[in-house]
Amino acid sequence: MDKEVIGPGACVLRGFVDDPAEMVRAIADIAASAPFRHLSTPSGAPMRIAMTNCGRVGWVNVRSGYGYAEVDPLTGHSWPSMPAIFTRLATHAAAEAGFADYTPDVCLINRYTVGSSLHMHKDRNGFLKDMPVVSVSLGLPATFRFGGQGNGEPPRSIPLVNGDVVVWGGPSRMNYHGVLPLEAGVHPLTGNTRFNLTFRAGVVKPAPRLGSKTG
Ligand code: MD3
Ligand code: FE
Repeated sequence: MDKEVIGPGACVLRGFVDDPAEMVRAIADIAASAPFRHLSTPSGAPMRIAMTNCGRVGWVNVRSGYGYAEVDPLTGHSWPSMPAIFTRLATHAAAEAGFADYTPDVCLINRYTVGSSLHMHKDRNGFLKDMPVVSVSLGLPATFRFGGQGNGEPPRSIPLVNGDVVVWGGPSRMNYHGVLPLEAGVHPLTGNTRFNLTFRAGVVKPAPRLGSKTG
């Protein structure tokens, strides 16, 4: 297995997904019941990334702010359950990176099209800090930016392509990170699109009830 260590507790597993097409089909199934939606930034502008979720809770933004909710505010239903192939992949990748007994609770699915980017940020949320985040790249390539714990450290660029998996554990879990604007392209599996799956485990507090309205 090709394993590149990129920081304390963090590594890239190149080409770890053995059937990316199966993963993309599972995303389409999820999106059929929990559609992709564009969240808005704190300024109110819509993000160019569209997202949806599967698993126990989902990342949403409603008038009261951002958080995890058990009910999809768009449909009023709970999120689609985590497909077995997702759980298996995340558990297997975490084990490969040295984290045993990892069972993801939630999978955030981000959909990037040309120009979609994710500004540098730190994840602050209700998940256990000792549980790694597992991320899976599908479709078009992207450049991931991996910074340090403070805002001062210059971020490193990490190219990610279809089938790559990154496990972010240990102290790296609290590092700044982002994604550069997606470049135009066509991928045989996803066309003009990149999907990123982000698995998280260990819901600390009950998911917030954020009401029923988006935006
Ligand atoms: C690195 N998602 O969901 S991959 C996020 O491509 C997020 O959709 C990105 O940043 C995406 O918060 C990046 C996942 C990821 C998640 C948490 C991290 C990478 C991380 C925490 C520390 C370092
Ligand atoms: Fe993040």
